[in-house]
Amino acid sequence: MDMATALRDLGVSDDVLSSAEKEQLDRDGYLPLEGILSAEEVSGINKRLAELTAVEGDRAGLEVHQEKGTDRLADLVNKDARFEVCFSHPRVLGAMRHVLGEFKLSSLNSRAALPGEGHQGLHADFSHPVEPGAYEVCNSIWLLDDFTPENGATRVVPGSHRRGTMPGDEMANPADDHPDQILLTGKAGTVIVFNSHLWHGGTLNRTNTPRRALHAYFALRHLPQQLDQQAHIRVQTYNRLTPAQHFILAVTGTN
Ligand SMILES: O=C(O)CCC(=O)C(=O)O
Repeated sequence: MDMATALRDLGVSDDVLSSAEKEQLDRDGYLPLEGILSAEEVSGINKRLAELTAVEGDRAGLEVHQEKGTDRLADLVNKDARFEVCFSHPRVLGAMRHVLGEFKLSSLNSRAALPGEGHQGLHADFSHPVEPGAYEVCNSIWLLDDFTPENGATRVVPGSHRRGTMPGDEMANPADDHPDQILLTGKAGTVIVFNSHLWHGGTLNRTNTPRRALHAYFALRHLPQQLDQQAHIRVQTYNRLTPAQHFILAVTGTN
């Protein structure tokens, strides 16, 4: 198996993204893809996340990261077949190929910003700036609620992936508003692909209900994964997935 074969087997043809979509991703560093999940898929995923959050309790998210004021879960690859779409959808994988070329899943997690919580400093998901075009990591946020100006929609500074600086280089406090920031609002079922070198962050949820999302995070194939998929893959997950999906996860068997 190689990258081209895996992507072909998963239906990633050359036209999964239009030229305008590719240009937006290059220029602004993010691209909303509407209607990727149906309402039924969104509600099935939300139901499963609620079950996992209840079962895992204080340990929820520990495989990768816990964050005060949020419900996080990690290693979703192994926690339900409903999450497979996050590392298999042709449009999302086409966007990853456009940004990264040869890539693999780094981690698949969920994050719900709880009422009155969720604000983050602007950050990039990488330790240092890279030359425009030499991108190493790319994320996708899967909206499981409508993202609104009130409920903690993600903020981004368009074009900042090409800036050659990190937020802390330019801002006294990256938790502050940035004059050029915008909010990524949209309908549940939308996926917003964003270059992880783009300055971004969660915002405060001012509503009474959690703002839920999945993060499917991808990286160049030579980089360590945020969650070592080979170390975590369960036999039943491995057996359910296709060789192309194994390639995207960079798993070669069970342990
Ligand atoms: O969930 C969000 O709105 C963004 C989260 C994020 O950027 C992070 O956790 O690093």
